[in-house]
Amino acid sequence: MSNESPQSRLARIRNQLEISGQAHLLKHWDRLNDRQRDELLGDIEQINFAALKGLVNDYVLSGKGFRLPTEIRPVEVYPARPGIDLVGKYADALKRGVALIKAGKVAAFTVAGGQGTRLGFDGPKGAFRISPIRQKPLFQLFAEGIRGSNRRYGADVPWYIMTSPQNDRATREFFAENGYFGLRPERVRFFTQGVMPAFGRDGRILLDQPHRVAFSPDGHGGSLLALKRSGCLAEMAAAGVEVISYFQVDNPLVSVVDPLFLGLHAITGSEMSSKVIPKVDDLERVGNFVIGDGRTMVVEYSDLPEELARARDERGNRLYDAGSIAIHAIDRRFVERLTADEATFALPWHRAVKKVPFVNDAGVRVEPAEPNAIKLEAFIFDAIPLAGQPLVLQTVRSEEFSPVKNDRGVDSAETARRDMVLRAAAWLDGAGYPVPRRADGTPDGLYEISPLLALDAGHLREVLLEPPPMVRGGDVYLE
Ligand code: UD2
Repeated sequence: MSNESPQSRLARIRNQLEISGQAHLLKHWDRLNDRQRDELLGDIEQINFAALKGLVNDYVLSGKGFRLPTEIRPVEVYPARPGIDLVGKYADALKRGVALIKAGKVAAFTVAGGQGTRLGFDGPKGAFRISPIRQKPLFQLFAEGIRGSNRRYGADVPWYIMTSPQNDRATREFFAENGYFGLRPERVRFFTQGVMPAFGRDGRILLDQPHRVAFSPDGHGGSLLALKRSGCLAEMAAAGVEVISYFQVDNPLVSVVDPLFLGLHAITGSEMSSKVIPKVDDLERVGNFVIGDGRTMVVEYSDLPEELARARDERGNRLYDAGSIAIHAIDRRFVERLTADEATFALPWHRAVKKVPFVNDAGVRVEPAEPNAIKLEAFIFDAIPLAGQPLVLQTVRSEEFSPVKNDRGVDSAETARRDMVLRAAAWLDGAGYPVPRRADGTPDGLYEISPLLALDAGHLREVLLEPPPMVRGGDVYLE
């Protein structure tokens, strides 16, 4: 379209809008200056008109959205600790995982495009300072995890970070200001995810300003297409990357490249694997792994009917207990296969009714008091039913999961810091250096272990050759 005249561009877009019932987007055209007109047309051109009608009918007007499978049963998981039958397999997997990492066949991948509204932090969530003593931001902990893995496995793991149009610049600046946390800048690759317009309940796309469409990030499920469109997928292929180690920006305990998990993924021929933990309670706000109509899938907490969430087996154990911690191993070739035809690939959309400020037909910006808009997001775990041999590995919560979501209470900075201290103390105990504890058993003092020193308890045991200075109530930072 590059040699299209401004008039024919406008005519083409106007026509498209009329056909799809969105002509109101040009309502304020006459009031706009040239720059604003150009911005508005640019926004409109980002909308996938081919899919729009179906989308509005299915997800906005009818609100049909998620459909629970007819037949649903618990998923089989690989245990966190192998029984006698699996010891050999886990040993092979570990070896294979280390070999993959060493050979440059694994890329770390962080989805960091979310808006982090619940945390109330103004900035990219990865910039949020979380570690208990040094106050390291989340991004620094992941960077140190990569550097620690590089050192331990003799590797040079590349790191892909998905941002959103809203936080891309701030994220890149944050890395530049902090010297990429010791990584070589060329090993850190940022790319931006796609967006979706917000809809009014009548199916009309909302304007955020007279010349701007109200867009928001299209969900972490958008990462698959974004990997392709950004050229990252092709770069991975050229560099020989085979497995993508996917994790969210909000979990300071994540193991950024876990050889056992990646190795199990590889030796079982899985195209997409996931880590789960037993839930703390029936209604914990994590996705639930199930077999639905014969396929491994995740049913988001908000979609699982309460009687299923509370169901028990004959021994009284929770039937649906495999909670998703949003850590996946994804084959690069699987992503290539799914996104081969960019125009037709789409994961199902999930709808959320939210408060979205908008400009009305009279040109007045309205701050709604009640939820007024439908936002659509795709979820990465909806790719699992499309994957061959999806593997699910159980892991230990205290070792790998303590997300920072809220500004207080559950899943907050406070609980994540507490869990970082508890894990560090447990590793020290395990290495033969018991930490001083209070009467209630909690560590007396703060403990923080950099991933640059040790990546897990066994690793700490190997590398910590003399007792760290520990006094009651004192802080111990180890690097
Ligand atoms: C997610 C999972 C939930 C559970 C939990 C574990 C979903 C829908 N739910 O819950 O099942 O596993 O995590 O912590 O995934 N993001 C983007 N772009 C977007 C939206 C999100 O990059 O457009 C990133 C975001 O930056 C974060 C991650 O995805 O790293 C999770 O997003 P969330 O906070 O919306 O997910 P949450 O807490 O509802």
